[in-house]
Amino acid sequence: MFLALESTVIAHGLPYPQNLETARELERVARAYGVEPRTIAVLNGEIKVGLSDAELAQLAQARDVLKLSRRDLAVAVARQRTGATTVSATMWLARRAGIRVFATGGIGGVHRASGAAQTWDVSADLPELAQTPVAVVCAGAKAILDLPATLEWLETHGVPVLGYQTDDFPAFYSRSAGVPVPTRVDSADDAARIIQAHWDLGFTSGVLIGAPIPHEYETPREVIEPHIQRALSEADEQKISGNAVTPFLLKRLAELTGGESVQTNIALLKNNVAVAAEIAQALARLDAPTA
Ligand code: PSU
Ligand code: MN
Repeated sequence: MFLALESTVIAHGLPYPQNLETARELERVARAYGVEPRTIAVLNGEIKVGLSDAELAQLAQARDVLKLSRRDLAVAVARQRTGATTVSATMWLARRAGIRVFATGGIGGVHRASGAAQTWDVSADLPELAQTPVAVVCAGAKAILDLPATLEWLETHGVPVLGYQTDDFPAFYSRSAGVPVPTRVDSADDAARIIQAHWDLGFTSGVLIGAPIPHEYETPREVIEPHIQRALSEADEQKISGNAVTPFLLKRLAELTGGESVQTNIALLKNNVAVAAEIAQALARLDAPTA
């Protein structure tokens, strides 16, 4: 049984060398929970569903790694480029490989309408969730995004959103931003039954599972929010746009928190892999009932 992992978090979400250590650690956690990790990326134009340790190291250190969402995959393949896959591209490639469950850190979403620019920015992760049948475990979405708008988008497009042992949609560094989740699940079996029922009904969309960061690693909202505000206004001032926005904000938050946000990010990634592995096993049990 396989679990998909993304690579944008390695190439663009965490600094070296913590990115490589984390990529390896996530694969270890998956195996410890009884599933085979498949980290997904594009290397020199070749789609890889599963990376060797040398390939992980290459991706963690290379300087010119593209950030690939769905729209960018063909370009990377045709031009034999190396790229890390976001949630959208990873979902697509996982689906192609027959993998049903995928663990990430945070998903992209609807960005806050920022300052004077009033940019309109909706991550390709959302339409991917609306059209690709993969269950995605995340720690919610960062409060750099507009969380209520993100959840509204998912409702409009028919994507079930489950809170894993929580009533609130998790806010990445924080367990809650006060935005309720439509459905709470308290076990991997409960989640798996809902995921299976969704697909048995004939829906072809994904399912989003939000697992809050464990209490002991949480950064309270009031601590992280001023840093988020500052990073957002700097992005505005420096006219950061397009797919550079999320990596810019992550990097600035790491600097503004003196590296604490990186430790938080790693903790929630490990937790998500553990939850996703349990859901993958619960789904497999539904395929092959023993009694
Ligand atoms: N959120 C995080 N860390 C990340 C990402 C999102 O907290 O590393 C990455 C994921 O790969 C996600 C992508 O799919 O950023 C979204 O990018 P954009 O906002 O440009 O759609
Ligand atoms: Mn975007």
